[in-house]
Amino acid sequence: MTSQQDIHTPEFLTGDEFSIPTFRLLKQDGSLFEGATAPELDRDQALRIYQAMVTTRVLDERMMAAQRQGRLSFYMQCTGEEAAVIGATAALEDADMIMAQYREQGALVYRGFTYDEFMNQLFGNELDYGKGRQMPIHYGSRKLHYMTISSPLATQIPQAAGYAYGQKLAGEGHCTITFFGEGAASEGDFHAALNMASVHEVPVIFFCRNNGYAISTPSIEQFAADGIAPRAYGYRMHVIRVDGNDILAVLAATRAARRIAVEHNKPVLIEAMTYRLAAHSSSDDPSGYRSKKEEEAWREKDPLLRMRLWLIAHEWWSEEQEKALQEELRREVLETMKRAEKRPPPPLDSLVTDVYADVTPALQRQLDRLKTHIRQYPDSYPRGASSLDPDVAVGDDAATEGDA
Ligand SMILES: Cc1ncc(C[n+]2csc(CCOP(=O)(O)OP(=O)(O)O)c2C)c(N)n1
Ligand SMILES: [Mg+2]
Repeated sequence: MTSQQDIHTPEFLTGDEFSIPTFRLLKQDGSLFEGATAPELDRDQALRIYQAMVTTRVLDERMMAAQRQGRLSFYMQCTGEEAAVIGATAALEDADMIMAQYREQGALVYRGFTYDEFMNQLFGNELDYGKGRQMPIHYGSRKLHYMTISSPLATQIPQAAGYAYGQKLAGEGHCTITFFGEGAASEGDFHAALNMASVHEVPVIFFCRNNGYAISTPSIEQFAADGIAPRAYGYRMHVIRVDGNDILAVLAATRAARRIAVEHNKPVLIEAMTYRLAAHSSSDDPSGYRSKKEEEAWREKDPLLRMRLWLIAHEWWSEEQEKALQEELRREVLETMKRAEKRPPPPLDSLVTDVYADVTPALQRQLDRLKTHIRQYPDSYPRGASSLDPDVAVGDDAATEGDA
């Protein structure tokens, strides 16, 4: 479909005629902007949202500290982006599908993923749903409709469009939300996904967390246009830009987006303006590419503080409750971590299962050789390797036989 309008002199358009406003409801002091109406939100859901935000913050602080202590190989924090992720999730039905990037652990917390489940994945122990095959933070939960994270950027975006197409065919009134960073939106997959969703009219919400950085690259060096939102025009898609640190605005915008998606089978793009307050990951040091002053300015816009002030103004929360919750969560996270660390890794044989219906002779041979090698060089394997497989007793005299 193209416009039928003719012109007879060469006039170019640049897109400058579009200006995209930012939807905001809540001021940093916890009061509403003049003319703003809070979305319908009862005490129970408000506290479920807020507690998920605090639970995520505490998890991130403790696990980052655990990484620094050498107990964990890698970690990524959601810090500063909790309102964007949890507000969007709270606007959905719990059976809607979530396809996330990697910084959206808050969505899992909101849906009830426990500290135990997080830790089992982070330590790759025998209870990890992924059987220790992925780096830390690659969570997934079939039960909670949360697709397992995969590292290659933007791959989840076309997958979400396809999954939502399936939901449309199933006709059960569900939609899919896919989260991604503004950096991932530079991938071709982003454009392919938006076009496909728009042409096929599928119930998908494309939720961009514009947090200012793609690792060390500031957004100003990533695109010349006004953020990600204008790209929706190219696909004739509904779009809204929202203050990503404003829990009420994110909730209201995503609820409205869900209605458009589910009731009209139309995709929606949401651009949430926020800031990655922590480092990109445990492998990154932001002091090399941004100032403390910039970080401080954003710390004052902390989404947790903003929601806490709103809750306190409603007399739904108090500083005492805050203190008690923080203490309880810190204790819980440490206890859970100790438990998860002690659990053995998945059985060694699981290295070759789930590839084919039956383990092929070639894979079986590789596994046998590995076991022989472990017997021969027990000191070169991590402690606990002996418990990887009941047949293998590290240090056993009989263990030197074999062909390795
Ligand atoms: C295809 C691909 N290219 C590069 C990377 C390396 N990489 C991992 S995260 C990242 C930055 C992504 O930034 P953004 O999408 O803005 O998300 P944020 O980390 O800010 O949440 C890059 C370049 C990758 N994982 N996959
Ligand atoms: Mg980013």
